[in-house]
Amino acid sequence: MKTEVTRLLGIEYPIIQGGMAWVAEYHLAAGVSEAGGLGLIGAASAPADWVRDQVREAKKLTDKPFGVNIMLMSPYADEVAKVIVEEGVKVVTTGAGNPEKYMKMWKEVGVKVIPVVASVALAKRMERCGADAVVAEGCEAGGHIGENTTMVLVPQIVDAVHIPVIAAGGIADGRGAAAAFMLGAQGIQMGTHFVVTDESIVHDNYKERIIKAKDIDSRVTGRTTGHPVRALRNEMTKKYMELENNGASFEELEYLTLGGLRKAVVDGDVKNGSVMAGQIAGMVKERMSCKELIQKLVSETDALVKGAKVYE
Ligand code: TUI
Repeated sequence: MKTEVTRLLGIEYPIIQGGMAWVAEYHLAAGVSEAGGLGLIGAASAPADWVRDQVREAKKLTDKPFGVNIMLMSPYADEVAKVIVEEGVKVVTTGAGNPEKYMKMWKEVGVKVIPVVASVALAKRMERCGADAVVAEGCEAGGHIGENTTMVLVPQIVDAVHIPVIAAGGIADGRGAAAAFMLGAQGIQMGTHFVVTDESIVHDNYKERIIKAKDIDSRVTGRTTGHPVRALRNEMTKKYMELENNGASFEELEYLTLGGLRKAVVDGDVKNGSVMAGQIAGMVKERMSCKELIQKLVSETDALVKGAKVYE
């Protein structure tokens, strides 16, 4: 499974872990990198010093490459962008915005920059300003999403740019990975399945909610506010959508979700908190270590690409 992405990042398998807010901390990132993929620390809305500590802790657990994901709507994004350089982080991915203003600073010190994009236009713009690759994230993904599905987005971005494309959104096994490669991707990014791995520190209620999820359990809140977010349905999504349908104000809606992800991930309140997960949660039924998950993915994908029958 050597691709342009494994060569670019110096990793064994072209499998990247999503930079999920509250979930993607150093235990998970190091677990994924040790298993041969690329682990990420999700900076989300955390202060720069938290990110710095996380990077230092990850380095104690692994000598392999890992990265940091910067959520560009964070009030701390400017400071976190500098931490990347100061701490010698090898790879940065970005989400929920355009990272152009940091590009020069990162490229000067040789950081590999991989923006997560949800449109062809942003992918082309990122290539022009020096991105090393892009993650094309379809709206099957959990959390903050764009408009297009992975099936539609990936081949259009592959056609539009010359840099490697990593597919994300709706992938949790070898079938999904093989399909992404058929669409022209050189790598995949997965979030939801990594949430339920042994190395993931999220509350057990959160893991159980994903394991028990059915295909139709996913909801998107915030379409009216311009911040669509995918999560598993519960009291929070129900209340949110009722308010949204009744024309509630941005402030009222924000109040409902504020701190919602922390409530679910840390406190285990999966009724009133925000249980962000991708649509593929319905297919995630087994808990395992990062190593077992990556090995399973690699062997399934390998067999499928060679034409073997893997799934009954
Ligand atoms: O960023 C993500 N997923 C996220 S961020 C997040 S934290 C959050 N929580 C609540 C509300 C908002 C954020 C949870 N999940 N994925 C990458 C991604 N980026 N998906 C979509 C985009 C995106 C969307 C619009 C990137 C750029 C963009 O426009 C930028 C521009 O200026 O054109």
